[in-house]
Amino acid sequence: MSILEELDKRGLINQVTDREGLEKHLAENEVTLYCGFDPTADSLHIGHLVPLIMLKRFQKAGHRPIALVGGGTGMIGDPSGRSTERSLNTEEVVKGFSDRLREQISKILEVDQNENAVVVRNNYEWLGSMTVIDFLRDAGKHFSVNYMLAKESVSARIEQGISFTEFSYMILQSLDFQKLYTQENCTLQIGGSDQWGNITAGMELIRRGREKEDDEIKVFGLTVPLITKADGTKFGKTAGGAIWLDPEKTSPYEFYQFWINTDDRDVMKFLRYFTFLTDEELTTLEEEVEKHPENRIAQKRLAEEMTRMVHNQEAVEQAQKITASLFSGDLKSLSAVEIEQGFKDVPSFQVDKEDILLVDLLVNSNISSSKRQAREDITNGAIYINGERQQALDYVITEEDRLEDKFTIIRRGKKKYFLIRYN
Ligand code: 545
Repeated sequence: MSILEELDKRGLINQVTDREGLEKHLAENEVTLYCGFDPTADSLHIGHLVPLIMLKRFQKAGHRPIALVGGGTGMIGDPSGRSTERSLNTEEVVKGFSDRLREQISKILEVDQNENAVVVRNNYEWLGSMTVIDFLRDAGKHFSVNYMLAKESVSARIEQGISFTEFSYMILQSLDFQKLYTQENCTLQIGGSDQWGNITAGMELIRRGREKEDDEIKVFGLTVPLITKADGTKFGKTAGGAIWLDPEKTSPYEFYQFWINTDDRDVMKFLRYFTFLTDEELTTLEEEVEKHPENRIAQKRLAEEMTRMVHNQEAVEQAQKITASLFSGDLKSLSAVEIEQGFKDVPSFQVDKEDILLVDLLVNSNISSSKRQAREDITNGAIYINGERQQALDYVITEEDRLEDKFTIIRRGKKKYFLIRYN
């Protein structure tokens, strides 16, 4: 099966500029392709993963991907898919974000000294030193304002307004494609569906820059689809915000949980989009979803594959351990780091390391609304300390109840958790 057929089968192709031509081009050549990522934040989130993984798919098929960090374009701001003008970041901030993105991209693509390593470039290399005269003469002259106004990224902003800065963005991205075409023989640009206009603008610039009218130039564009969910809500967003790839912003446990919570109606699609599982593996999992949805085998596999890809095997095991402990209520085996991850979103209360009557602790930390309520909760058997029920009204919390000398986990009722942290 050709790479395009494989991508088609996975539902990963939204648009291609010349399907037949690209099919032939890929069959006959080791093709250099690229995808760009602008440093508009200090981390990628899961919305950026499909095109990133796509680079890897092409690499596995014997082609040569380049991940481009937009150190130059990130100074300007892509209007594509946005209804309002961006606020500009300082050069320092953009440089900082660029470094972090490069690191993150390298880690996920496992860029190393290998022969067929994924190359990471930064367009600040050529855009940063370009003069305004060169820009307007060499690039601007090839773009008619009419053509630019017709692009969705611009036309969608006419009413709201768009600065000349963002209006010009497509020319910069086009210069990149042209640069990589001449320097690296890069003939394919990929991106999300919001990038179609910028990708085709670049192809146009490359065609206009050719030496002679009849020089044959083969460049292509391909976009991946926008990820939709069966329930109609936006993919990748939770109540807590975006799911980041940076473990400092989204812990590996939260990351794992995000995928575990995938709807049965979406899980097969996500496995096809995000993982490298084979057809046979996918078919087996699909049967599981149909026959035993309650086992959530497919969700578990998805969470494992994604956590391993973005973090590592250790993170998978840690996430599984936290999940199992929370499920069984056996919390004593958790390390401090695991407790931090597993209880990040539960209410927490800071106290001194002093013995305290359980009743008082429940009231002070707002777990029970009054002393009377606290006593009732205890005698009813609703209070658990580190997973163990405690029904003695005179129970005193001591250092024995401190996990790793740092935390006491209190549960009230079936699943309301509270974290006591010691100073
Ligand atoms: C810059 C120079 C080029 C080619 C491309 C670019 C970037 C492009 C763009 N892409 C998006 C992006 O998001 C921020 C990521 C880091 C926080 O804006 N003009 O940079 C997204 N992209 C991946 C997909 C996308 C797109 O990185 O293409 O569709 C999201 O899935 O929005 O020469």
